[in-house]
Amino acid sequence: MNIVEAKVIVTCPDRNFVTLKLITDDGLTGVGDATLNGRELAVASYLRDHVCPLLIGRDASRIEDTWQYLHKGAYWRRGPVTMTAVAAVDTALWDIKGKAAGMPVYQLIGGRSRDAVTVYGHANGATVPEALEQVGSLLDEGYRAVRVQAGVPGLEKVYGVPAGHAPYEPAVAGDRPEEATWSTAKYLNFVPSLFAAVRERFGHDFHLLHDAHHRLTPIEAARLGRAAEPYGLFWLEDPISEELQEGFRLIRQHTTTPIAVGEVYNSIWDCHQLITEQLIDYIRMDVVHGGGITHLRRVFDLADLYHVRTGSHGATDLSPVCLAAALHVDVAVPNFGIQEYMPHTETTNAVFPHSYRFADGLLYPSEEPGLGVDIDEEAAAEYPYRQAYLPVNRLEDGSMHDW
Ligand code: GCO
Ligand code: MG
Repeated sequence: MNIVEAKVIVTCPDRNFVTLKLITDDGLTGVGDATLNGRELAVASYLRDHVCPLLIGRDASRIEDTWQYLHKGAYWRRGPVTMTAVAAVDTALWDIKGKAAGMPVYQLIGGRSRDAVTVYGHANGATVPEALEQVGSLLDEGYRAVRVQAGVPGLEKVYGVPAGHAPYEPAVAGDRPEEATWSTAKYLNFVPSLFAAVRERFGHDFHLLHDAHHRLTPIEAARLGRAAEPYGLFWLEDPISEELQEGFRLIRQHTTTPIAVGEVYNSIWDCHQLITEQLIDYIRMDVVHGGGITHLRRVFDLADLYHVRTGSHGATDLSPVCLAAALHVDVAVPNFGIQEYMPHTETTNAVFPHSYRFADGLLYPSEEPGLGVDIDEEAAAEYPYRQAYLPVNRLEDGSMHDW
């Protein structure tokens, strides 16, 4: 079962995606998501120029060895570009192994630990009444968990809140990032009232989540965590920038609001201290940015030892290939917490035919051999790459701040 072809496919069906497709000499194919939002072509080149040539002739069944070969063999280890490229190879190899075995991938990694995957949906309103309306619609659709974000009075653009009623999509096409202005004081004065309004209208019988998107200092995050305690958040996500793991100790000393972190992490070494010191409650690493199924399982196993549960990132910049893979991991690991779910557009779904399905607040992984997702290369070719950047954020005095 040797690899005979490795293709990198860049397409923009409403947004940019990079996909690796591997083909073996016995005609099996496997796909892996390689999308790094706003820096897509760096991963495409890493794969095309440096990794694909090494894959030709390799035994596709040697998943762990290939992971180690690309990780150790690069010498320059870790980092989002490298780990996203390695993830794409790893994911495609698991897809091939599943097809060769005639089994869905979750069967190869331990089998089901649960019937289905609980997901959280997104309620994003320019105002509190708009956010409440969206929480209501998601609950009506059967969601059991909702992340709520709303415009902050006095700030023009805020993370998570789309212009108009479009689904939220932070990467904006163009040759420069959009700029937004941020005030932590305005946000902290406002956001507890959003949680209060949600609980007052809809009660406590569903999980409520919120993303602070890396913008606070530890003591500000501690203040928000405390203020949120009466509203019983399922989690407060990314309260501070993620580089300094010991920075989370301060938050922990002050609040019982659960903390979720990890969408920008790409290796176990980014979060081992957070996990072993029990400074977080949910680890949000995902298949595409976390080194693939092989490495993500290693992270999740470490997390399990320390009572940390999973809560993988699942925004629309992670392609249906990544979501399909995530669901196999989610349904198998013992310490699953929750999965983020933002439905892709119809155009994206048409380029990536898949057989996972959503019903009643739950996602069900594919039962087909492999991952149960593919890329329609002809359809993909109709949507050429468009330059797009994630926004940047400045404080009101013009200083660069975390976005
Ligand atoms: C989330 C994330 C996303 C990221 C996006 C960046 O919680 O879903 O914060 O909204 O900002 O995935 O590409
Ligand atoms: Mg987030």
